[in-house]
Amino acid sequence: MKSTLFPLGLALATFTLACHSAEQTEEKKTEGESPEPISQPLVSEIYTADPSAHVFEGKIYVYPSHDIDVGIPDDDLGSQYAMKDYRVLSMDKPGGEVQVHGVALDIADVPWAGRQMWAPDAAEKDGKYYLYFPAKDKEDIFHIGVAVGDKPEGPFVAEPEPIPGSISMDPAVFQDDDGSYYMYFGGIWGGQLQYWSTGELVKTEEQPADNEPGLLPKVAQLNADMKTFVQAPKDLQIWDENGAVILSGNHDKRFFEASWMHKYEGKYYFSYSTGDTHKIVYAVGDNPFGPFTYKGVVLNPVQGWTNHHSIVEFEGQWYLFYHDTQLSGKNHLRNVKMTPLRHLDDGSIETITAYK
Ligand code: FUB
Repeated sequence: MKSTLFPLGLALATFTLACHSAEQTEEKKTEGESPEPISQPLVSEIYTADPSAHVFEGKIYVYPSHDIDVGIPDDDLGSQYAMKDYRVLSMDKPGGEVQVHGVALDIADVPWAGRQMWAPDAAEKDGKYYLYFPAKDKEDIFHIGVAVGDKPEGPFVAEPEPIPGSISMDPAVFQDDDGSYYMYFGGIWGGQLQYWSTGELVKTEEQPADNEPGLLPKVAQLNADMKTFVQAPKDLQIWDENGAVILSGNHDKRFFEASWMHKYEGKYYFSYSTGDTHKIVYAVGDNPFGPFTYKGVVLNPVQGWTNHHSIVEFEGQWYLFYHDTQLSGKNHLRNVKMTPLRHLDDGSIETITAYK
């Protein structure tokens, strides 16, 4: 996670340049207007980010990071994202009143965790709810934990240890039509995926050379207990339009963080953030383990350095959940939003620009 794209404290009205495509910015500059966000924060009483949305019990539940300000300056490893607990949001329907539930899980109640509760996700199975969350352990190594609850909004009780074999961060759990569950995870730079590129833990910030394949997200199927992996996590192959691996130097397309999976008309759509080029992009495949072929951009850069999303269907309409920094102007104090998303007739996703 690199430092600011936008200087901290930048006034909302001046966030234009990096938030928009060059063309749009040029248009707005010519017209002398500030672009307007296409949607408003879902809540303003707390800062929220990295929204993983699901439909449980007929309602929309959003599992976000709970951003706080602890006065740590921005750095390349994301030290400023020093979150300590999770709060769940829910609404009966899009546009409905959004409820901010109480603390769902506190880092003090996770025996193995040291700091930084980053982007979570959740799943339901047989009436139990599972909160999946990354945190650094006491040695400052990211792993992914699971906590179990009886209600979608928690509270959740954490397992005493992280999921065996889990590394890095940003878990996304996908339930396939046959009832099997898969976890996608990982992130480079502050997400520590590079620590594991040899298969063993080697603390390094070095990325593959520009002409070498980029580091890939991981996928593992979940066992029936929802707390362990069926197999050792595998690399999720993402190819470019010509069937070639995406190189580490291709920052417009290579995987950075923020995995998400959804299924549309029998195809698997894996979407992710490109990190330092600030886009959410997607790749399509025929099965949950891949391979996936890069298709295009879901969401252009938003205000703030990070871009992180989820895609969910509610009553026949698809929605993109995302975040920006509209309320604070600060990279580490984000607010979640939602907007409709369209799959076009050819199966592609219509690119969303969050300001107009
Ligand atoms: O919220 C902390 C980190 O910022 C997330 O884990 C990343 O995806 C990025 O949004």
